[in-house]
Amino acid sequence: MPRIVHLGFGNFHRAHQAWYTAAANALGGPAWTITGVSMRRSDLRDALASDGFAYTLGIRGTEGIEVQRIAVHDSVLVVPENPQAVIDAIADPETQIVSLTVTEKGYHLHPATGEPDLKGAALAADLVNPLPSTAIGILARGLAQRAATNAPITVLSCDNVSGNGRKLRRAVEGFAAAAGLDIGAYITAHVRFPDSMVDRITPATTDAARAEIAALTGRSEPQPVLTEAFSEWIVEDDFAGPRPDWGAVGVEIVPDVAPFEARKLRLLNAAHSCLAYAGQLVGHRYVHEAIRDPHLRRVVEGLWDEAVSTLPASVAATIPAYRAALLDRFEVEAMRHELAQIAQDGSLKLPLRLVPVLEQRAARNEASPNVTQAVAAWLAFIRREVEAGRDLADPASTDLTAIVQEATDTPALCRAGVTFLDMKVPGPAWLAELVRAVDAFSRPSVTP
Ligand code: CS2
Repeated sequence: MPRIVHLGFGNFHRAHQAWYTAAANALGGPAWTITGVSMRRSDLRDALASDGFAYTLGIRGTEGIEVQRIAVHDSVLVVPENPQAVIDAIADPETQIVSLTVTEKGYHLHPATGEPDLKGAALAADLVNPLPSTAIGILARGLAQRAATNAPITVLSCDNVSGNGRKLRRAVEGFAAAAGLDIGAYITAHVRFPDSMVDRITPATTDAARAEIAALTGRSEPQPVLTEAFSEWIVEDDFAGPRPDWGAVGVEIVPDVAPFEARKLRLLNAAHSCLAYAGQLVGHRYVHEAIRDPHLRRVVEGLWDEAVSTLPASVAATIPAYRAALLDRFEVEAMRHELAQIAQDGSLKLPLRLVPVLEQRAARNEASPNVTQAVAAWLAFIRREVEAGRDLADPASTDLTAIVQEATDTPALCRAGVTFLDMKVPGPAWLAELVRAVDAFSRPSVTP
């Protein structure tokens, strides 16, 4: 049976790649299975094991929730329990595709250069450990074991990272070279790393979602998933071997994903990050509340105007409908999408979602007041969290906490933030604008 090994067995994967694969299987033809891999925790595996890893997917449309049973996983491996089992699964000749949803931080890339951070603690540890804990280490060692057979394989990144396939390839190759794994020739000849753009808003499962889905299925389940009706998956046509018939179930297989990636990161994800920080600062908890706040909505619309001016001409005609659909998607109250969930890992998200727009426009001498507001909201948010003694949910929390603690005033905070993000933006006037926006966001209950 053809097999996919998926690193990052979580809600998004269960609502997206697993849903498409189950739909493709339902058309007949070879039935693909997915071996899920949890990178850290065993709880999801434990909760699903007695049901053979099947679960209910609730799809929230305008008419309510439609439930579907997804039964496509053959097993779930947990990396810390048995990393070698994951390496063996990648090397298994039945495996044709390794896909990933490990979030931005799972790539261990330097935010500004996009190169793998081999000196960082996680990759440095995996370089000397034949039983790795990171996705990069596991992929490199899995491919090294597979190289003995020369069997082709596709490594398919499904994370919100621009150029995700190319960056992942560089990370795996860089890691392998530093670890002394001789797989360069095998990768060149037999491994493909297509880019892909994924989109489906999928919040963490809440008790309310659990109860709503149980009322529809008549059985209570520990780990159903609730997602939105909208779904998109655009994949570069660059596979080393077979794939499920994804093209027949709505996946777009295209020569170049970059324009779609930029559109999604700079419109959907940028707005999400803006709402996450600015929204929480003024007391909102959910996306639907923040987007209905007239002031924040104006900032988001302005941010979109600025972002659109940096997008490739090939997607220009799609923008009005895309923006309108985003507003509708954000407004769905029943999704109860928590701003705090989106606010995590900002140090890695801003450089992909906001900074490129600022930099491209700055290079053309164009101001970006709304994107500036979004960056300011992030700075004001991290300052508020640190001053309240709360931990930042960010892999750079130590550095960010130090930045906040060492900054004697807002200008110092802004200078340190700009240096941290390595932003190439024009000088003093822009910095003064950023300072004003951070100060405005920092006044309780006042929106700038
Ligand atoms: C969100 C994304 O948490 C976040 O950072 O912006 O998870 C977003 O919901 C998805 O990319 C939608 O496809």
